[in-house]
Amino acid sequence: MSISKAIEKVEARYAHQPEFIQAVKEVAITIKPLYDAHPEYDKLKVFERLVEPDRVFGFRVNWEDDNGEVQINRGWRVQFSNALGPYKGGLRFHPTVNQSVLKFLGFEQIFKNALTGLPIGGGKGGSDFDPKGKTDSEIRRFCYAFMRELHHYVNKDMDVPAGDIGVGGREVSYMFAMYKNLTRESTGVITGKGVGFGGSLMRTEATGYGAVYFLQNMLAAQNESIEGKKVLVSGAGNVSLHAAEKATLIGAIVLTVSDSKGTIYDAKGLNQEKIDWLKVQKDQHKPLADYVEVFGGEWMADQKPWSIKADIAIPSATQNEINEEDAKLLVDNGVKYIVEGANMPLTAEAIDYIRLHRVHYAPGKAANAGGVAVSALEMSQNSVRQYQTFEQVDERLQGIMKDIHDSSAQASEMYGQTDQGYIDYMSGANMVGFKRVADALVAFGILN
Ligand code: NDP
Ligand code: 2IT
Repeated sequence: MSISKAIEKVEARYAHQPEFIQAVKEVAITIKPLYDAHPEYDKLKVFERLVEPDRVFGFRVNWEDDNGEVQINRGWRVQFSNALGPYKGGLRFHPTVNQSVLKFLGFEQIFKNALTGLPIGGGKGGSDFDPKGKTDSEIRRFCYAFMRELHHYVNKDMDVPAGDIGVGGREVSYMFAMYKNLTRESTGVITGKGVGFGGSLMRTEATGYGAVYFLQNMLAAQNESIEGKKVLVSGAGNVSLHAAEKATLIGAIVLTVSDSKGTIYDAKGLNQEKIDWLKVQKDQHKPLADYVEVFGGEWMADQKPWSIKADIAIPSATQNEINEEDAKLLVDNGVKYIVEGANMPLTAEAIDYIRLHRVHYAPGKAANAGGVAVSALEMSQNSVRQYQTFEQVDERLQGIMKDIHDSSAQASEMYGQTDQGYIDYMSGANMVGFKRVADALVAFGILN
């Protein structure tokens, strides 16, 4: 069976890339019923092909800090699969970035992007540059230097990056400016641009809002509503604050947000004023802990949010932020729904534990696909050189999240994974995403 051979090969060849192995194994285990039903996948070694990126570019980035000292970072772009469209996926700037992290993100991105139903392939990139403590001019010089290298590998019809951890509107603008400067082209080569120079309305909100739309569909499938439900959100970045915002707007009580320093626990729940304050605080790189002086609540230094009683958790910070111990805490504290705003926030052991305890679980590929979906809408707006309104994009986003929910639930049912109303979204989403890519590869023969 070529799936197990593929895992063995990946484990031997990439023993030093644990995050990548983790992401590959999750997909491998869950697509088995689909793979068994399609002998052509095995014959053409579709899975073995998909675990090896089309190509990985690595480069050095020299830049000058405010003291005139030369700094040197590493940068990469992983072009994983363009079976369904141009390589598409974000750029992450964080000191933990390495090839293992970017390959896990790029691998997941292939299937996430396929789930959106839009014509986009999968890719990811970034740098081990640490934006923390850097001045605006240092960020600008780094972004320019990074794009001076990256521009060789990206193009609006071939590979279209966007943001991720450490890369938001400011960084995208600097990189876009350098791309325009070098190529003299004004195209949609990167998404998440400022509204007014090619960016789509709602891209900023899309990932967090989309995750909450997915959650609404999950709740509806269990005849429940979000009204009055207590929610734990981790992270205090783009995804977290917009997930918290949408959840609050539709009647949930969001008790926490967090960052690498600790957790804010506000038993009264967030409101728009508090969320707006948090957005400004994070934009200005000021401490989250200041919150308690302004709004009250508790600052839990060096702690994650998972020890608090709640109904729903939306982990939205980073990979493997919920381990088995955390998963036990969540189950003990009554959490019945986990929706992944981040990419791979649960370890494999945590996933096993929460599934065993029948916690309804939406994997990141499905739940956080709203961001890349609106990126794809930004690409199409750029191609026709027109803008859509906030309401138009929001309506598309809601439709896309519902489609991802429904198709994943249907696949779970069809392949015998739904158990007395407990929908296996992880298997369903992996099978739907994988099938779309695999069918394209079969149609192409042995190219791609
Ligand atoms: P941001 O940079 O805006 O925010 C990241 C947040 O997570 C910050 O609060 C940060 O805290 C916290 N965080 C990051 N790393 C760690 C860590 N190692 N330990 C504890 N806290 C950490 O990133 P995004 O909101 O864009 O991304 C968050 C997650 O969502 C990532 O997994 C990303 O891949 C995923 N995602 C993002 C999408 C997007 O459109 N932006 C789309 C789909 C998924 P601190 O400031 O202290 O570092
Ligand atoms: O993980 C992700 O889906 C993203 N960081 C967004 C990718 C994109 O191209 O918008």
